[in-house]
Amino acid sequence: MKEDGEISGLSEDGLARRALEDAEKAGMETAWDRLQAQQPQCGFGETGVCCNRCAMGPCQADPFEEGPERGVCGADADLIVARNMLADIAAGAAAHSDHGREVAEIFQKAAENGQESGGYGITDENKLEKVAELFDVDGEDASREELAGELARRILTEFGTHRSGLALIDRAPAETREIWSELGITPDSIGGDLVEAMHRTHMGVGADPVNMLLHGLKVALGDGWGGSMIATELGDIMFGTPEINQSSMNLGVIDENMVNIVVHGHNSVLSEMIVQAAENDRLNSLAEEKGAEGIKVVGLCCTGNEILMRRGIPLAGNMLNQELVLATGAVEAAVIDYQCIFPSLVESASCYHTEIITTSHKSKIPGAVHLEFDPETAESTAREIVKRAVKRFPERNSGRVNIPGEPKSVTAGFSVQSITEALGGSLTPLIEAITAGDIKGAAGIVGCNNPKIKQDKGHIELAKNLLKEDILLVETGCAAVASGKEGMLQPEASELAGEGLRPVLESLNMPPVLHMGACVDCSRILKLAAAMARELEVGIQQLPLAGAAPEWYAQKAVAIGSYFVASGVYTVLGVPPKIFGSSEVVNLLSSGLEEAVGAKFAVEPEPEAAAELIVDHIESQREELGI
Ligand code: SF4
Ligand code: MSK
Repeated sequence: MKEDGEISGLSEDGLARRALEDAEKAGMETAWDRLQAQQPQCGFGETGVCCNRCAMGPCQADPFEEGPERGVCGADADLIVARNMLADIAAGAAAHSDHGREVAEIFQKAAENGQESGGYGITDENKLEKVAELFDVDGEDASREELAGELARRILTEFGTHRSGLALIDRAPAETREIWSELGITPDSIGGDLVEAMHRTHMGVGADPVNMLLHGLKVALGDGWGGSMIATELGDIMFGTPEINQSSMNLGVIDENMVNIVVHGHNSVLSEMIVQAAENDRLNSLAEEKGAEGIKVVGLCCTGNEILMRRGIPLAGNMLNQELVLATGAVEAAVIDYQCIFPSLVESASCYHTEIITTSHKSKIPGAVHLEFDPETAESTAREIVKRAVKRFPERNSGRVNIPGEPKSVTAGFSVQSITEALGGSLTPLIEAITAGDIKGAAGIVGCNNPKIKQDKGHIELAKNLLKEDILLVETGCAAVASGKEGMLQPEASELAGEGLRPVLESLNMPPVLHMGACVDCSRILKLAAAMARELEVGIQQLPLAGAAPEWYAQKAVAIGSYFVASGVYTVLGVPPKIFGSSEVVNLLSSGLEEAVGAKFAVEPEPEAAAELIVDHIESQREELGI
């Protein structure tokens, strides 16, 4: 059992703390317990100098010169660290891009078969036309379905091994693309660059850490301006581009009187259908027969962010809430797709009546029920899932049910399109407010929870410190959820902003933190940055912008941070990356890159100090721009 006061140090989220107490009582182990059990964590691993790539190893190159300086093959610390980082970027980019490819495949089926294909169709025709134009698909004389079909074919070739570049790269301003071209890091194939990355991480494929990391930037750019952006754009075309909406957030969205279904992961294609199935009259009547008032679907993590953005579905929490939502004792089914799902979730659920349902062949968990997602049968699979959840309702142990508080209301749905509409049809008012100095600049706070940091504290404190300095915030992923739980996604939270930013927000009735979506939707932040750069006729690296990932844990976050920096956005990490065993890699990422791409990484775990770094950076960017 945790000692008194220990729980309060684990999370900034008050409802999570209450649920943690319930989890303890039920004997449920959480990520915080497992982190504790791992102490002390390996110093070689922490500094990135551990290599386990081949059977001559595992090896460590000791950065402090007390042990061997090279692995068996002769790799030194610089090479081992750089190679590990390239592998991390590749894994993160592959996760986003494989997700994007799956969306593209479903989009292709929807184009070919129309609404008969499991209920998927085209919602945003306008975006279909715009994206088709970027992919050079001639829409004249083509039906909507023909246009979509040809677009899907063009998109899918980019995931293969063709080497003719990525169409959406053209969204980046010319000044930024020139830098990529000079450095040789313009992505030319999502799949090809990823395969090459894995090839380069094999033993004996070069020994130059800089060459290794430059390929990492190329792969990361292929994620941000390729795989992730495709996932975002095709999701918008099929399910609708997000519009500003009202919803609610935190563990309090679980409703004691309803059959609760939590959808968790990253790819919302099945969850979209589950939301529809939960509205089915027959299933709702069945829920009433079982003693519930109805059926409620709530989101978690980024699948949750996607359906919040597009449909205003309430969201139960971020990554470290995934076990705690089960501790409400009122979740009938947790439906998972992939990424950021604890492998121990079935074990956690065994303390309650909750059924864990896996839906992707890529992401099975022993002990879970597996109902494979297939786009052609998605509607019926979704109905089956909802029915299973309804039938589970009578198995609830009412003595274990404890919803730890009331939900917070949130305003979400900030796509580039909805931001532009809110500003009256163009980004000019935003640019004018930045030029006039009312808004000093903007920062993208993104990324995860990590139990090494008090849950949400890194996000919230950084956000509050930046807002009072008149820096507008755009957020995605678990960072945006942290802000939502703290009440910072409400227009009323504009009182947190400084004297320049506050009136701008009040005149637009906008919250000070704009929720732009899931982690793949960091591509929306790139698109916004590119649009701002074009308006000011400069490169992204010249804008008064910054990025931050205060609580990151995932390889996907390494890829996101890398494409932010490679795109010209100074980025501050709150959790140290595993690079400190190599002075060459540290120097490259924290200063050398600035000369190459006009941006660099910084590491600062203390939110107040991180805010100072960002404010200083934004002020110096303003000075250089002469604004
Ligand atoms: Fe050791 Fe080299 Fe094999 Fe890595 S690749 S495990 S450093 S021998
Ligand atoms: S869910 S990648 S913990 S943001 Fe996208 Fe959150 Fe990070 Fe997963």
